[in-house]
Amino acid sequence: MKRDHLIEAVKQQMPEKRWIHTLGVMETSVALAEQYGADTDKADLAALLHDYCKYWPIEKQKEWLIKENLPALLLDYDKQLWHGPVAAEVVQQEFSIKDEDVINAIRYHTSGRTNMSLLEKIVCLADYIEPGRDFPGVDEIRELSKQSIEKALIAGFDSTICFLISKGKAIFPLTMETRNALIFETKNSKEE
Ligand code: DGI
Ligand code: FE
Ligand code: FE
Repeated sequence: MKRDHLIEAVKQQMPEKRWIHTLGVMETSVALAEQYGADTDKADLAALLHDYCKYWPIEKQKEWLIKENLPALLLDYDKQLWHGPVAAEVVQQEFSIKDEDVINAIRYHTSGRTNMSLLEKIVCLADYIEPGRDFPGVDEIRELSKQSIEKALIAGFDSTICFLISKGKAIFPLTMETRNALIFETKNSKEE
């Protein structure tokens, strides 16, 4: 499907403010891809589709989680964690998107995972720092993104985890594993 058609399809799934966020994630993902040497077309595509299912009724998201045998653990945690894994399945079926890296960047954009690809890191970070984002510490993360994508992502996950703790919410284990993995990654590269 052509990019213009995809754009129309995405716009129809969400309110104006989420579309503006999506445009911001696209712009930031492409800039990060240029900066860190990733494929800019894949960054643009993954960012365009990353929140495709964010505004789907929660029962519809749950049906897809079950139908596609997505990790049952997701059902125990915040519903906010569902839209990425669901979108990863939906865009394969609806738009015949086959690129594994693009699919995984969509799938893991909220929690991250261990051993993230550069593209996965880019979309996850762009989601934190796109121009429309405004939360305490976002400018520090933007600054860090100029020197290290991993350090910027760690700061992003730190802010999410602190926020969740302040609200008394459970933290999805993969979110913690991702943060640990990124810390080990930055330590290893320092020792080399
Ligand atoms: O979809 P966006 O708003 O652009 O951003 P996102 O996909 O990163 O989703 C952010 C939401 O997900 C926010 O409400 C916090 C929630 N979240 C992220 N990680 C975790 C989480 N919720 C829980 N319970 N546990 C997590 O590890
Ligand atoms: Fe999201
Ligand atoms: Fe997003």
